Amino acid sequence: MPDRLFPTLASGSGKEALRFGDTSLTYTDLAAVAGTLARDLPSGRVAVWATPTLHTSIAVVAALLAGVPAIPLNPKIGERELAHILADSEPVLVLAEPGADLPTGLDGLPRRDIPLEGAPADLPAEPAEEAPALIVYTSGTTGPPKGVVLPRRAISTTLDALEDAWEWTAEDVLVHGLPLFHVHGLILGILGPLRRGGSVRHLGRFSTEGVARELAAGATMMFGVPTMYHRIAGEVGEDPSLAESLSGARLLVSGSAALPVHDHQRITAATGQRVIERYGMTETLMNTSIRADGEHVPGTVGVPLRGVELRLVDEAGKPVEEIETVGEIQVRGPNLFTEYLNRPDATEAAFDDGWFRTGDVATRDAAGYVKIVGRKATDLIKSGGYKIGAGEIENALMEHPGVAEVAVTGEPDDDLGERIVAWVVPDGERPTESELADHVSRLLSPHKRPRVVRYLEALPRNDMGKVMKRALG
Ligand code: MCA
Ligand code: AMP
Repeated sequence: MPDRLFPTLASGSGKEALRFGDTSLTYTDLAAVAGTLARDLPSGRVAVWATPTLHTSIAVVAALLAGVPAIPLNPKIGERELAHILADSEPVLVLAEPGADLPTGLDGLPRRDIPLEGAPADLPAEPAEEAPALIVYTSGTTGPPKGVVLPRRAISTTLDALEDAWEWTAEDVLVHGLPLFHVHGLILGILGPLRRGGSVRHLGRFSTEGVARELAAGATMMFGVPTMYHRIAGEVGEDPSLAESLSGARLLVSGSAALPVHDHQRITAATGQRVIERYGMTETLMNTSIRADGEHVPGTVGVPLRGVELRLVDEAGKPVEEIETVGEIQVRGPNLFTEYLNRPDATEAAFDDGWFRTGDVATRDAAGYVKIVGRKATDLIKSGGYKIGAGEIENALMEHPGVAEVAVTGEPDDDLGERIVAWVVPDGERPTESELADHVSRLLSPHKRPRVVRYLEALPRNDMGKVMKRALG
């Protein structure tokens, strides 16, 4: 029988596993409720209405126990994006917390309420390591998001490599306020503590006060995206209680985008703590990290995790051996995804002779520390830690009657890392900035909305008629 993803669930324990606000579950409670739901799940994929709640965590654990692939859905998802994900992944039902107001796009699917209590019973046997566990949708440069099929093997491998790198144990209590429909918040932030037999306290919604409160009350680790650390860095110098609670943490980890050195410095100056950066991707889960016992080199994402092979490749496709020389990061290892759902073409294009092309451009120093210096695609934007494709937003904006032409770019933003800018040639009367933001929020997702709209009479184009995005700005 394959190893269990969550050994402590099977063995039972009265220790707190999950806490969201005032509600919490012990391992024994979680085994009972998730086991009950698991026994009741049909075969076939299930969609999970992934609010930041205990319900979502229970639903995902139940699906994993049952061996049924789960598709976490952003609860703020727009109608176009939702329709695409449903058509592509064909779930047989949607799991949602009782009373949740689901969009009409889900009307065609049977709905099952996620319970908070269940009857204790033996947990079902778990499926093979290669069985698909989760399908997480991620944006590319063009077209709608692709479903990344993650096998159980990738999840267990990445979480165990982080145990090694971060000395992560059952004694750790994690605090975070990340969304539960992406790898960071869900796999690292919920499944991570459960695999270790530790605990997680989710804030429901990120706030510096919530982080300070939980760290002061026994939490040992925090996970966040750079926007969250930037907000902490902005307050910690003037807030002694925030500084004190952060000082007491065992480990502060940042990922999903680069944490600016200035934010590292402000946090270190106020707390004595060095924030650990790790580098991952939906398709690869985690690739590198600064190690808890290793040298902290700010501005780098550390060294490859156990089991991960990493190489840099130059423009000609040749591996870069020299230090401090740029190349695309390519990775290989048991942390990788299986495929893009229904997209054999995209899956094939993503690999170079068995190595996954990340699209991230980096250098390495003599000690092997990886420093990310850029990205191959200019049409990918990282805003608040979310990856967003410019083409997807352009397509949505072109559907607005007031838009004749549009180009979308990312520009530096202190808080979000990058902000989405829409360059719009109006068709007739000029649509307002908030009209266009609402339009994108409604079709796609609020985090994909333009934060700034700039109006032009024409887009700069080259002789071939292609928009010259570098000439914008
Ligand atoms: C605003 N809102 C709107 C509109 N404008 N809703 C509808 N229409 C509009 N026009 C709502 C939003 O839904 C939201 O609601 C609230 O107003 C504020 O939204 P927003 O401005 O987006 O929030 P923010 O302040 O910019 O958020 C910052 C954030 C967020 C909290 C840091 O960006 C975030 O949670 N980022 C995490 C991303 C992440 O997990 N990435 C991991 C993927 P409400 O307030 O109710 O929410 S990367 C990954 O997984 C890889 C593997 C890795 O390496 O980690
Ligand atoms: P996603 O596709 O949403 O999983 O985002 C993955 C991308 O986030 C990577 O390809 C990187 O560009 C970026 N990323 C993740 N972690 C880091 C980090 N610590 N520093 C810089 N970029 C990062």
